[in-house]
Parts: sequence; structure tokens; C-alpha cells
Amino acid sequence: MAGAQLLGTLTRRARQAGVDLPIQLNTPYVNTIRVEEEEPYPGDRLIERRIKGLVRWNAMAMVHRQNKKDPGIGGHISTYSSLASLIEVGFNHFFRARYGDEPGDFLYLQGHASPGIYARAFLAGMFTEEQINNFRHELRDKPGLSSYPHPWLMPYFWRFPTVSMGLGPINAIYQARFMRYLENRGLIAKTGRKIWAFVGDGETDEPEAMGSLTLASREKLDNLVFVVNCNLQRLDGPVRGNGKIIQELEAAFRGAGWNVIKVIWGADWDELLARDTTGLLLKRMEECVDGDYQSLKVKGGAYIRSYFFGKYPQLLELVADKTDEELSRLRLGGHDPQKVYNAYKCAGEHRGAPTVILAKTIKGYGLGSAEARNATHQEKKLNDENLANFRARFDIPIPEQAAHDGAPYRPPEDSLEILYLKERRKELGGYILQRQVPKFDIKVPELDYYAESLAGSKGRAVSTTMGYVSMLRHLLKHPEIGKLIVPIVPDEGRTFGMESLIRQVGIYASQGQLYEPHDQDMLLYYREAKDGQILEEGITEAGSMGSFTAAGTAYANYRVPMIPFFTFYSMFGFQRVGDLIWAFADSRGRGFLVGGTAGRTTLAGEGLQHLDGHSHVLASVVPTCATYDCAYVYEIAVIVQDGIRRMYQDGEDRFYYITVYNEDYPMPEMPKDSAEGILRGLYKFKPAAGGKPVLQLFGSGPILNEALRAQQILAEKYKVQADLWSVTSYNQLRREALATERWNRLHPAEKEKRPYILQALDGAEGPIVAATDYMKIVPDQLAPWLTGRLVTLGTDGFGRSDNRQHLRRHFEVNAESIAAAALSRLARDGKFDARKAQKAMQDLGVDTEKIDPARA
Ligand SMILES: Cc1ncc(C[n+]2csc(CCOP(=O)(O)OP(=O)(O)O)c2C)c(N)n1
Ligand SMILES: [Mg+2]
Repeated sequence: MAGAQLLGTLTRRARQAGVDLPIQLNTPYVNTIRVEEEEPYPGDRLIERRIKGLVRWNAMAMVHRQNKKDPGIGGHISTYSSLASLIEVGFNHFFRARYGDEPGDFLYLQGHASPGIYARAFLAGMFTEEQINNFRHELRDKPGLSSYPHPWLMPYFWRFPTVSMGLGPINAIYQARFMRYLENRGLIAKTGRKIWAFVGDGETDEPEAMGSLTLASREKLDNLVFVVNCNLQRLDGPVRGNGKIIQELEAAFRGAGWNVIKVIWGADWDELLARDTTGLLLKRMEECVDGDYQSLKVKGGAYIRSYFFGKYPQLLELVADKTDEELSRLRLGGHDPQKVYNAYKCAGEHRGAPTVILAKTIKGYGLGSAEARNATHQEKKLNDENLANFRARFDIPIPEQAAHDGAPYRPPEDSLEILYLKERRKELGGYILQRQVPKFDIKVPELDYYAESLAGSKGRAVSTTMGYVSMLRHLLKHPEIGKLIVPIVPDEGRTFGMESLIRQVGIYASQGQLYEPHDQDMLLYYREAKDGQILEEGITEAGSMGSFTAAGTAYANYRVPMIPFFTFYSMFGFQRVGDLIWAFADSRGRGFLVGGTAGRTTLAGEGLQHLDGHSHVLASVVPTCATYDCAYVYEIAVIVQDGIRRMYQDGEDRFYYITVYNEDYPMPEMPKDSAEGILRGLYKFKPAAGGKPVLQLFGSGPILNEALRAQQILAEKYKVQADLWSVTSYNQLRREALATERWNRLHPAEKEKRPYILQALDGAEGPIVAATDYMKIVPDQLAPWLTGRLVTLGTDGFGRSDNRQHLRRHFEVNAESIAAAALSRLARDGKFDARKAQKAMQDLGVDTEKIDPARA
């Protein structure tokens, strides 16, 4: 220690004096935990090896057999085979199923390793042989097992969808932070619970995987352990053929403030390292790049001797007493339970920082000629020779023919293996891979709680964003659900006028507020607190989605029904973090995504990369996401009230995307009996005033006001009467219509049902002109049911930074363009004089020869 201090001081002084010393983030290419520091293995190594062999067998066999039966069904065998020891040591000695009354550790597992996870669950008695035989046959044979971790498909088993690479690591980091958030806010008990995230070394190429590392160290997340399975390969070939992935990751994680434990060499190497007095062995280890290490494995013992040890005569001497066979079997750290155990133990005991374990393994370990080959990731079947070798190597006591067929094998209930496996799990609180959703006795606020939002703004010009924020402020005060609300914002609080929220509930800061904010004497000062409620994430939509996911699934994972509201720039939501949103849906996540400063013409003064005219297209593809484009604050209130009821009282697995805007205008009071229409997607907002309507106008968001003005222009200038409708969700209307149509298709002998959109439009005559601040495809979703009637005006094309008036004229969604489109359509239908319609274009200032905005 004194030596280290001396060196540290020297370095500092030298740097101060201007000496350009390199920053050293790497340690030598050996295990971080020295042999002398290791603790003996607490388990029965022999029996654990037998269990691991059985898991290996069943994992390989289920994929092999299924692909023989059903070529092309897919599956992976080489990922789990490299991971087996890392997983088994965890299940036998670390992964806890519960902490007192609290749920246990969370496991984020490499998605492609699922066969191994299923195989273990089979041995533990969680799955039947039938389930194993039905791997990937979810739609054929019951009960089937899904390809990868999908809570949507196996809600009783999987918690975290991880197979889209990079999402597991970032979600695990934010999960660990959210666990602390719940603890610090007193919503769950503080426990020793850990989050174990298993990550592929290739996976670390994903920006999401490495992008939030400093959050974990900044927040001192010692409840988080990453295990990077460094098999040196990804799908196509080596991860870093010309370098060393372990050293690269060590530097990155150490630089980010993590506790790094390298598990490179197995016990076989300890003796060699101890005997090597020349330092040449370490030198050789460091010289070789990962591409070399892969070749060493593939080419075997003689090659290891000549290429690796043969470089220096002293090293050849060192292994003179070993046969080639022994050299080929020198074990790596990630396959040595003793090394893995010690690494996990240190990780568990480390305080004040997250830990990453970099474990060196072999891809396709035990798969014979498929081991460590570039093509091993795609391997789905073994040839007969490899199957026979596998059976012999791992001692699988099944007859040759059964082995040949890839039959699953589970020893009898009273066998030593099963008794041991169950005993270990009992010790750790039970079987861990289970997802359970408790029943919540929760009474959500009725609509009258939202009275202020429903009452309108009494003539005051406000925006839907302001209305939404004051509704959120009010919800935060609710005696029962107020504490469950989690406002999440990526450095846009002021953009959305949330300063008052910051004052009211504070920003979550695990260390409290260590400084005096300069604006402390102001009413709305920047308040950070250990029990703060807002998650102000900084500029990371991906990280915010991590928090949104942790909060939106807390009902299952922590048994606390948290209600997240993630408010963001609508342009940077679905477009930027769509895959995380898709995973949120798979996770059965609940909550509200709120896209602010929405609309391609409503957000003025920003330009092409800000002006969103398509998030409603992207949102519409997520099956469990209900999308709403709101014009008035009461619409938002009705949707949020009903949403909270459906998700948290009735337990529906759905979530919401709502767009809010920053245009100020008076908010009307909620029209009587409009709630059902608001929720289903459309309601009549203002009927024609002066006689029988010949036309229907649809408007959404602030463009409803343009449609309202068009209604007036048409009536006053052209004596054309139109009804005006607010369409809150084309997507909901379409989904309902599709479902009704499907029922009709499947029941040709029954009385035909009519989609809601047609019922609602009963008696509404004439063409329909739909105008939106989103792309034309949004209203066009209803085209199949409005055949020949629908004229759509939308904002296809790149945005500009000009003001609203010019933007709306450019995109042809202003009142004048709507009125002109209506007259044009009526003229085509022979209901209005065509020459007058042409003239109206001029009168209304519609430039008929300008460039199409879709291509401008
Ligand atoms: C975002 C994403 N891109 C691509 C893939 C396809 N894919 C599946 S596994 C894999 C290679 C994984 O390599 P690594 O992370 O090293 O895991 P290993 O199987 O080697 O343990 C790839 C590219 C994916 N699942 N997700
Ligand atoms: Mg890999």
C-alpha cells in the first residue's frame, strides 16, 4: 500500500511538472484475483459438473432435435455452451430468489443462451419434457417455449427481453438505479438484491451497451454486476481479432469508474505462471491477439506447443512434461468454477461501485469440431461423431440411439443431481426465474378528480403541454396514487414548463443536494433531493427509456405499481429509441409516453430535425401502444384517467403515446357525452350551424383549430355547411375496424357488424376532409372504411424553421387550404361549381403551382 502511495504521489508530481506520462487503465493479462486470495469452492465440484453436463446436453439436444424435425426452426447452441459455468455457479451459489418479503435478484440473460436456461428449468422441474420438445413451436404444440426471453410470450417466466443486443445492458443499469430510487423514496425495503446482467462481448459494440456506464458508477450502483462472456467471437468472426477485447473492455470500464474483475485463466495455468520465473509466459500471453487465441483453440495441442509456447525456448521447456492433449485442455477462467465463484463473491462484496466481470470463454465449448470456429454461432445441429463425443465427454447416461436423436434427459427425482440442484435453490430462496404479477387493490381517481382539466381555460390561451403539466402536478398530489407517479424527462423540463414540478416534488438525486443552488431564493429553484420524485435524466432518450421500462414494469418486478410519465421531444422518441419502446411492449410495460412540442407545423422555429410529422406513424406499429393526438386538455384528461384505470386497476398490459403541443389557444370545456368518442378515437366537436351539412371535416391536435376556421370560411364565404369532428386516434379507430372486419370475415353466416367509425358517422353526409399535423398516412389508415370519401391533408416532407402560419401554408394544412380542398372535392363530386372552386384557391391564397411539400 505504501508503495502504491509513493508511486501515486510521484506520478502526480511528475504530471504537475509537465512530464507526459501515459494514462494506464490496463492491468496485466492475468486474473485480477490472485491465487493466494482465492477462497476454496464451497460446493461439490463433481456433482455440479454432472449437473452442468446435463444442462449442456439438454440445451444442445433441444436445438439439435428441433432442427432435425423442423429444418430452419433455428436456435443456438454455441452461446450457452460458452456460458454454462458462468450461469451454473450463479444458480448454485449466488442468484437469490428472495430477500425476506422482497423479490430476489434480477437476471438479464444473453437472449441466445435461452436453450441453456430452459434446460436448467427442465432439470429443476419447472418445465416438462413436452415443453422442451416444443421449443420454438409456440403456435403448434402446447405448451411451447419461445425462442428468446419474451415476457409477452411467456409471462410466467421471463422478465427481461434481451435479445435485441445492447438493450439488456442499458436496461440493467437503469433498473439498478431505479431500485435505489424506490429504496430512497421508501417505496421498497433496502435489501442486498443484485442485478446480474450477462452480456456478450460482441454485444459491447452496441452504443447502448456501453453508453451509460458512467451513470452506474456516478450513482455508486453496487447492486449491479455485469458478466461479459468474452468468448472472443460474435456472429461473423472474432470480436477483436487484432486486439484483445478483455483489455479493451477493462480500460473502458475502469475509465468509467467500475470495479473490474478479469477471469482469464483457469487453475491449470496457475501452476505454469507460478513456475515461470522468466516472465516470458505473461509476455507471450500479452503478445497474442484474440485471433491467435481463437486459432490456438481450433488447431489443438500440437499447434499450441509450437505456436504459443514455441516462440521462446524457455516456454517450451515449461510445458515439456505435458502432452499435446493436456495442452489442448488447459482451461480458461470462464470455464473454471473456482475462478468464477471467487469473481462473483468479490463482486457481491464490493461496495460503492458496480462490478464488471470479464470472463474468457470458448464459443461452442464442448461441441467438438464446432468449437471456436468462426461459423459456430450459426451451428444448430451436431454431426454423429460430435454427438457421440459430447455424450462421452459430459457423461450423459442415455442409450446411443436416444443420444443420436437428441432426446432430453432428466435423471430421476431422487438422483444425487436433482436432489443437489434443488437443495441449492432451496438454500437461495427457491427457483428464481419466475415472473409474478400480484393483484393490486388500488382505487384510481375518477374523472371528477380531473375537473380543472375538463373545465377549459375560460378564454385564456394555453397550450396542451401546459394543461398536461398542471394535470400531472395535480395527480402528484393525489393521496393514493400521487407517490406512484414517476415523471421522467431528458433535459427538457423547461421546454415543457415543468419548473413548478421540480419545486413541488424535487429531482431525484441519490446524494441529495450537495451544493446551494444559485436560484435558491427564487420560488421555483432547482431542487434536488434524495427522495425527489422526478427522474431528470440528462440528454439521453435511451436512458430515459431505461427508467421508463424499470418504472413501467415495477408492478411485476417490485410489486409496486409505479406510473411513469416520460415526456420528451416527440421527434426524438419513437424515431430514436423505437427498439427500446418495442422491448417495453414485450416487457408488458405500462405507463405514458408523452411526445411534446409535437407536430410538424406547430413546433415553429426549430427546423428539419425537430419538426415531427411521423411519430404517430411509428407509434402505430406497437401492438400494445394506444396512440392519441390531442387537441384540447380535456381530451388528455379523459385518456389519462381511463388509462390509469385500465392499466393499474384492471391490470391491462398496455401503454399510451400522447402528443402535446406548444401552441397557445383557449381550451374549451369538455363537451357533454364526448368521453366515449375521445377514447375510441373520434367525436363530433362542432356540428354545422347553418343548415344541412354536405361535408365532414376531421381535425386533430392544433390543426383542429384550422379545421374550425375552415368550417367558418366555408359557411360564410361559400355557403357550404360542414360538421367538425375531433379525431383523437386514427390508430384506435383502425384497430377496432380491423378487429370487427376480421370477425365478419370469419363469420360469414352471422349478421355483419359495423366498425365504430361507420357507426359514429351514421347520417354524416358528404366527403370527409381530414387535416392533421402528421403525415397523410395517419388519417389514411381509415381509407378502407371511407372508400371514395376521404381527402387527406397532412405534413409529408421535411420541416422548416419558419413560423406556424408559413409552415401551415407550405404543408397545406392551414384553414384556407382545408377550405380549398373541401371545395375542390365538392366540385369533383359535382356538388360545387368547378370554376368557383378554382377561383377560391386564389381568393384563399392557395398557390396551386408551388412545389409539393412532400418533396421540398
Ligand atoms: C441489435 C441486434 N443486432 C443483431 C443481432 C443478431 N445477433 C444475434 S447474436 C449475434 C452475435 C452475438 O455475439 P456476442 O454478443 O459476442 O454473443 P455470443 O453469442 O458470442 O456469446 C448477433 C449479431 C441481434 N440479436 N440484435
Ligand atoms: Mg461473443
